[in-house]
Amino acid sequence: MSQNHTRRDAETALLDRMKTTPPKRYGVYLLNDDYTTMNFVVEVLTGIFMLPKERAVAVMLLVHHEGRGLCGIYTRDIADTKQQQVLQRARLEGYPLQCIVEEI
Ligand code: TYC
Repeated sequence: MSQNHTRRDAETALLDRMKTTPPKRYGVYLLNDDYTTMNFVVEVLTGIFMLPKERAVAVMLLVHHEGRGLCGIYTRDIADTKQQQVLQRARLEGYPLQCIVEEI
Protein backbone atom coordinates (compact mmCIF):
# COMPACT_ATOMS: atom_id res chain seq x y z
CA MET A 1 0.00 0.00 0.00
CA SER A 2 2.65 2.53 1.00
CA GLN A 3 4.62 1.32 -2.01
CA ASN A 4 1.60 2.06 -4.21
CA HIS A 5 1.32 5.49 -2.67
CA THR A 6 4.93 6.21 -3.39
CA ARG A 7 4.56 5.14 -6.99
CA ARG A 8 1.39 7.16 -7.41
CA ASP A 9 3.09 10.21 -5.89
CA ALA A 10 5.98 9.80 -8.28
CA GLU A 11 3.63 9.48 -11.26
CA THR A 12 1.69 12.54 -10.15
CA ALA A 13 4.88 14.55 -9.77
CA LEU A 14 5.97 13.46 -13.25
CA LEU A 15 2.62 14.42 -14.77
CA ASP A 16 2.76 17.81 -13.01
CA ARG A 17 6.23 18.43 -14.39
CA MET A 18 5.14 17.37 -17.89
CA LYS A 19 2.27 19.86 -17.67
CA THR A 20 4.48 22.78 -16.69
CA THR A 21 7.88 22.08 -18.27
CA PRO A 22 8.11 22.32 -22.04
CA PRO A 23 10.18 19.49 -23.53
CA LYS A 24 13.74 20.27 -24.65
CA ARG A 25 14.05 20.80 -28.38
CA TYR A 26 16.66 19.33 -30.68
CA GLY A 27 17.81 20.48 -34.10
CA VAL A 28 18.63 17.89 -36.74
CA TYR A 29 21.38 19.07 -39.12
CA LEU A 30 22.83 17.71 -42.34
CA LEU A 31 26.57 18.06 -42.96
CA ASN A 32 28.19 18.64 -46.31
CA ASP A 33 30.42 16.13 -48.07
CA ASP A 34 31.87 15.80 -51.56
CA TYR A 35 30.16 12.54 -52.60
CA THR A 36 26.47 12.58 -51.72
CA THR A 37 24.48 13.85 -54.70
CA MET A 38 22.45 17.03 -54.46
CA ASN A 39 19.43 15.12 -55.72
CA PHE A 40 19.68 12.55 -52.92
CA VAL A 41 19.92 15.29 -50.27
CA VAL A 42 16.79 16.95 -51.70
CA GLU A 43 15.02 13.55 -51.55
CA VAL A 44 16.01 13.20 -47.87
CA LEU A 45 14.74 16.68 -47.08
CA THR A 46 11.40 16.16 -48.83
CA GLY A 47 10.91 12.52 -47.80
CA ILE A 48 12.10 12.51 -44.17
CA PHE A 49 11.82 16.16 -43.11
CA MET A 50 8.73 16.78 -45.25
CA LEU A 51 10.05 20.05 -46.67
CA PRO A 52 8.42 21.36 -49.83
CA LYS A 53 10.72 21.01 -52.87
CA GLU A 54 11.82 24.67 -53.00
CA ARG A 55 12.77 24.72 -49.30
CA ALA A 56 14.54 21.40 -49.66
CA VAL A 57 16.65 22.79 -52.50
CA ALA A 58 17.40 25.92 -50.44
CA VAL A 59 18.50 23.88 -47.40
CA MET A 60 20.58 21.54 -49.59
CA LEU A 61 22.37 24.53 -51.14
CA LEU A 62 22.90 26.09 -47.71
CA VAL A 63 24.57 22.88 -46.52
CA HIS A 64 26.61 22.69 -49.74
CA HIS A 65 27.91 26.25 -49.29
CA GLU A 66 28.07 26.64 -45.48
CA GLY A 67 28.96 23.09 -44.41
CA ARG A 68 25.83 22.38 -42.39
CA GLY A 69 22.17 23.24 -42.30
CA LEU A 70 19.13 22.85 -40.08
CA CYS A 71 16.52 20.39 -41.36
CA GLY A 72 14.03 20.60 -38.49
CA ILE A 73 13.47 20.96 -34.74
CA TYR A 74 11.88 18.15 -32.72
CA THR A 75 11.65 16.51 -29.32
CA ARG A 76 14.50 14.10 -28.55
CA ASP A 77 12.86 10.85 -29.70
CA ILE A 78 11.68 12.26 -33.00
CA ALA A 79 15.04 13.97 -33.68
CA ASP A 80 16.88 10.69 -33.03
CA THR A 81 14.47 8.79 -35.28
CA LYS A 82 14.92 11.29 -38.13
CA GLN A 83 18.69 11.00 -37.77
CA GLN A 84 18.53 7.19 -37.95
CA GLN A 85 16.24 7.35 -40.99
CA VAL A 86 18.70 9.66 -42.78
CA LEU A 87 21.71 7.49 -41.97
CA GLN A 88 19.94 4.26 -42.90
CA ARG A 89 18.73 5.64 -46.25
CA ALA A 90 22.16 7.12 -47.03
CA ARG A 91 24.04 3.91 -46.22
CA LEU A 92 21.58 1.83 -48.27
CA GLU A 93 22.41 4.05 -51.26
CA GLY A 94 26.15 4.04 -50.46
CA TYR A 95 26.44 7.73 -49.55
CA PRO A 96 28.60 9.05 -46.65
CA LEU A 97 26.02 11.71 -45.72
CA GLN A 98 26.25 12.72 -42.06
CA CYS A 99 23.42 13.92 -39.86
CA ILE A 100 23.73 15.27 -36.30
CA VAL A 101 21.34 16.12 -33.46
CA GLU A 102 22.01 19.09 -31.16
CA GLU A 103 19.99 20.54 -28.32
CA ILE A 104 18.78 23.99 -29.34
N1 TYC B 1 28.40 18.76 -51.71
C1 TYC B 1 27.58 17.78 -52.39
C2 TYC B 1 27.86 17.80 -53.89
O1 TYC B 1 28.45 18.75 -54.39
C3 TYC B 1 26.08 18.03 -52.15
C4 TYC B 1 25.67 17.90 -50.73
C5 TYC B 1 24.80 18.81 -50.17
C6 TYC B 1 26.13 16.84 -49.95
C7 TYC B 1 24.37 18.70 -48.85
C8 TYC B 1 25.72 16.69 -48.63
O2 TYC B 1 24.41 17.47 -46.79
C9 TYC B 1 24.85 17.62 -48.09
N2 TYC B 1 27.45 16.76 -54.58
